[in-house]
Amino acid sequence: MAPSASTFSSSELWSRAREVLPGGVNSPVRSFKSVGGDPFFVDRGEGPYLVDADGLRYVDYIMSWGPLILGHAHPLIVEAIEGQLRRGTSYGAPTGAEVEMAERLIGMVPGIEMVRLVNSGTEATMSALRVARGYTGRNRFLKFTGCYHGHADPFLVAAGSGVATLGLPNSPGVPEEAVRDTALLPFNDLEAVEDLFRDKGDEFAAVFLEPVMGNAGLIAPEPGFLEGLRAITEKHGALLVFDEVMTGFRVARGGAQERFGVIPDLTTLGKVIGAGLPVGAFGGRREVMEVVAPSGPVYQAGTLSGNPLATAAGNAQLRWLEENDPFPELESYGVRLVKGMIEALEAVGIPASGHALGSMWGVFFHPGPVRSFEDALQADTERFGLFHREMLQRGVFLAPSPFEAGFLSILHGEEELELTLTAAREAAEAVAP
Ligand code: KE4
Repeated sequence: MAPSASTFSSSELWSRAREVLPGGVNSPVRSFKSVGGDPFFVDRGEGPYLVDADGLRYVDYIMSWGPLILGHAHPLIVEAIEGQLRRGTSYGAPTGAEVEMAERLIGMVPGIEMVRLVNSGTEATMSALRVARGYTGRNRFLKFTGCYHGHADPFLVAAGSGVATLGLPNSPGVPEEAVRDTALLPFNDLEAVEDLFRDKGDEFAAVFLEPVMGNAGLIAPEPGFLEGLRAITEKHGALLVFDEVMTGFRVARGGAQERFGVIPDLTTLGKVIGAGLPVGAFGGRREVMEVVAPSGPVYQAGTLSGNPLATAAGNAQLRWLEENDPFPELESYGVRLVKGMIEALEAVGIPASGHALGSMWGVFFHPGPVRSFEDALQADTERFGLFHREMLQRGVFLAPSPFEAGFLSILHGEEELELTLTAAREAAEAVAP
């Protein structure tokens, strides 16, 4: 167990942070803005737990938003990073570890025949979009409301007029022309995609989606949806792009494409493949990926891409996943967790629904079914915020937003489940209508 490194309390750090960081954080969701209250500051992670600057311990269901499927500070990861550290932190020249990671991703993800490593999910998705546009010679692409693909301009789009025809920026600083070619439709609405592509299909470079939505709560594809998108994109010469930054190595070892048996032309990855260090990747069919510089004309680059520390950590975690299949056990924990949470909520008259897929899970304060972001928006988000705070006070750290998914690690066990469901019953009582 690492000693405490904190000399300041969370509240001291929080008041200092707000002076020097926009909103006090380096990523908005960490600010607790959508659930209320002040964020705690982390001192250290221990397996399935976080310990904050005041020494308080929480069962962690965020796991750094996905990367830590082996839990915090797993010895395999620590040893891999330590082993590389004294050999240097970055070279700007090729290393064997990058080749090993690429071969591993190709071996584990059905749709990847060639891959490029980058430093984040955002870099992976913005690069994949450029490749799709460069390969097809088309500019328009379709995304789905509630799917988050990082913060590159083309993806920061709200529903424009006519929804599917005109994207409008949903952030200042994103010029209209940056999102003019972004079409937007509700997730799981295959008929709407068919209607759009019927006479506009040959204008589209890609259909881009999270095959399982994890940024609107957890929303699964309905039977036939992914298969339908595969057929439509094939028919119209558009690329099918699965953003598996979150679902990769999370809903199954080979991601959603393995679980649902639909193979995209391009896949983006992140999170788990870096084991908490900055690694993203985009890959797919060889003939598509060969347009990427320097083998082809589509430019993409990065000083720290394939960084030796990050690939050391990522290879250690991927090697473990190659040799072990934790997903059945992870999913059974998730199923029990979701069932217990829903029972606790419904026992006090709070309608709830949700499910678990592999090592991801989600509960909506909504009677269900939730099949799109539009449905998710009907959830009782205010009561969720109160529940989040009650759970935090009982040592359980849920995602500080109703529109996020939960994540598990192999180290979440009976003790953590019992603690979580006891807290859920008490928290539900505390926020009951
Ligand atoms: P990053 O640039 O944050 O590494 O990845 C962007 C991204 C791309 N695609 C999907 C499907 C993603 O879920 C993400 C990032 N996920 C969020 C969690 N909702 C990261 C958390 C944060 O923004 O702090």
